Amino acid sequence: MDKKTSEPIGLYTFANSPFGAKVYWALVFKQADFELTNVNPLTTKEIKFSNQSIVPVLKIGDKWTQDSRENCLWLEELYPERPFCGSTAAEREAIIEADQWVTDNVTALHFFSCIDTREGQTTKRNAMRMANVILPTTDSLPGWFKKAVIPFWPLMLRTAGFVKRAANMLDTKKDIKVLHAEVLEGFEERISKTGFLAGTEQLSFADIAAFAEIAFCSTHEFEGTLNTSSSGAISTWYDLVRTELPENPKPELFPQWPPVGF
Ligand SMILES: N[C@@H](CCC(=O)N[C@@H](CS)C(=O)NCC(=O)O)C(=O)O
Repeated sequence: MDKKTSEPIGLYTFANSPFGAKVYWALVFKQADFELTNVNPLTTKEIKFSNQSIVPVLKIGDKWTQDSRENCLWLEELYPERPFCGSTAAEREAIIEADQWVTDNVTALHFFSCIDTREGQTTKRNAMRMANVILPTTDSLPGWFKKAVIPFWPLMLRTAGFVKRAANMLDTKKDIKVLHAEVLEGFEERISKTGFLAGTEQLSFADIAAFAEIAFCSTHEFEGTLNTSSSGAISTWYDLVRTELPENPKPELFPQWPPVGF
C-alpha cells in the first residue's frame, strides 16, 4: 500500500491498555509500518516528549496526539485507501458514537471485572492477568520492582483513578454477570443490522476498538468480560473482523502469541 507519510510512526502505550490496543490494531488494519514502545506506567519517561502521562500516544515524525479516537481519525487521513471512518458525515458520527459505546460498555466491563470488590477472587485473578501482560513486557521497569509489586497489583488497580472512572461508566451497583448480559445484549443489537457495530456496511474503527478488547480478554482468559465465547453472534462477528486484518499481524503487543482463538 502507498504510504502517505515517509515519517517514522511510533505507538507508545502500556502493554495492557485497551485504548493502546485499539490504536495498535488500527495501525495493523491500515498496514502501516510502526514501532511499538511499551511505556513504563510509573515514570512514563518514554512519552516525556508529550509533557503529559496518558497513553496511547501516536507519534508521526515530530507530531503527536494522545487519544485513541483522534489517533484513528489521524490514521484515516494518512491511509485513506483502507477506510474505517465511513464515507459520509452521518456515518462518521455513527462510528464515533459506536466507539464511545465500546469504551463505556466493553472496556468499562473489562476494567470493572478487575476491581469489583464483591467478586474478590475473580477480580483478583483478572487483575493478575493485567499484571502478567504489563510487567514482563515493560523493559524499563526494574526486575526487583516487578517481583515486589505483584502481590499489590490488585490493590493498585483498585485505587487507580482512571480505572475506576472507566468502570463507573457502567452501573456498578449491578453485579458483573448482569452487566455482562446487558453489554452482550447491546452488542448483539448493534451488530444485528449490518454485521458491524456502527451499522455501517463496512468495518469501522469502532469494530477495531471492540476487537482489540475481545482479542485481549479472550487471549488471557479474563472472566466476566466480553470474550469470543460470550455468544455465537460475538464469535461470528469476531471472525468477520479477523478476515479484514492482514494475515500476519505483528506480535509485539501480546506476550503470548498467537493469541488463543485468533
Ligand atoms: N480517552 C483516552 C483514554 C486514555 C486512557 O484512559 N489511558 C489510560 C491507560 S488505559 C492512562 O494512560 N491512564 C493514566 C492516567 O490517567 O494517568 C483515549 O481513548 O486514548
